[in-house]
Amino acid sequence: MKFIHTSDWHIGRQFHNVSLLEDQRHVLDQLLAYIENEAVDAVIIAGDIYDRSVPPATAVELLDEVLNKICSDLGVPVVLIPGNHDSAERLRFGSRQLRKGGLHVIGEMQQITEPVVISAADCSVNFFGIPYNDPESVRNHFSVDVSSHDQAHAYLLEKITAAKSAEVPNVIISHCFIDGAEESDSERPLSIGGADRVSYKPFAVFDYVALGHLHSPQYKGEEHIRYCGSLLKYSFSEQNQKKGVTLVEMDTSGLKSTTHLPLTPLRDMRIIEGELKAIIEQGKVDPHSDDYLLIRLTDRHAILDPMSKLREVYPNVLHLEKPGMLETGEQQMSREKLKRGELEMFRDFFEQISGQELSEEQDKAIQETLQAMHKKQGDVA
Ligand SMILES: [Mn+2]
Repeated sequence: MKFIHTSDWHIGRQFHNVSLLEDQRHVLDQLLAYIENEAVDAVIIAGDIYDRSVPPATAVELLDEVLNKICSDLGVPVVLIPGNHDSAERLRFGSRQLRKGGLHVIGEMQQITEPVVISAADCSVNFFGIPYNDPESVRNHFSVDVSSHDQAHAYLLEKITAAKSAEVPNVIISHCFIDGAEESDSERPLSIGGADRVSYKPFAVFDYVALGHLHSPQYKGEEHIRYCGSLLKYSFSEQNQKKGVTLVEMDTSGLKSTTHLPLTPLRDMRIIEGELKAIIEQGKVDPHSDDYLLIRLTDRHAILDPMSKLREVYPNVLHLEKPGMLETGEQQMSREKLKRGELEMFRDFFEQISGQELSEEQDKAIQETLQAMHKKQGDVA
């Protein structure tokens, strides 16, 4: 039995006001190729299918298209759970009918102890899923006294552990934050101040744990308790993460192997640091000039509209930081320094507009103008 574990698709996400739909389609096509070439028996999606509880129509269309290709064209069943970004009520629409077509949406609490059984030639596997929940929803649904994420989680796991089969391997799908695991900037906290962390221990008795929520691929506690990571980088903090999906192999005795299958983005997400001139030169020959970029300018002088200059070579610069300018700004706090700063800024401005330096005469005229302005301001004050 082989299956692919994926999570955190965040379909419909906007990044710095840019739609990532084409980027998502690009990697989802690679996922479809993996499903076909590896001849997997199932696909597991561990939550955060959409980026928002009410996703844009284009996102719904893309998901519909991808699920139809997996379930109908390739004939591979899908088991999915809602994450904290999804609306469980909306995601589970039609789920009792969809089941017949091989699409299993575990979107209701009462389903947690009813596994989806998927049979391959060599073995069958039980897939249990926990729709994303918080302590309040567990408290209300089961009339049980739990106050923290960890208590709610332990309570649910106790129920599911009791429903586990001794005959076939048991997989559990969950969207949660395991204590001590590595986080990224693009995950929305489940609760403030670290109260969202749960222990890995109740998971240990399962043969494989397919997790979602954290965007960096990793395992926590034990090697079979794994986050496959998000489909794409969704923040610049993830620039060095290797995104992909996890191929899991099981037999009647349990877990055999896990393999990271890499996904190559249409446009990568990177941070470039340096002086404007050097970055522009580099951009002219950069084969990946379409990447989504955060640029950190180290220049210490004023630059006129650096964003449009950079976008001539790097069209997808999404964010600009100027740590060099910040220091200069602090140095210029005093009024005297501020006056000199204006002159220097004008010199930079003139040079960038005209392509040449101010002549001595022009420089003098500007100095006089600035002095006159300050004098006037002083008079008023
Ligand atoms: Mn997520």
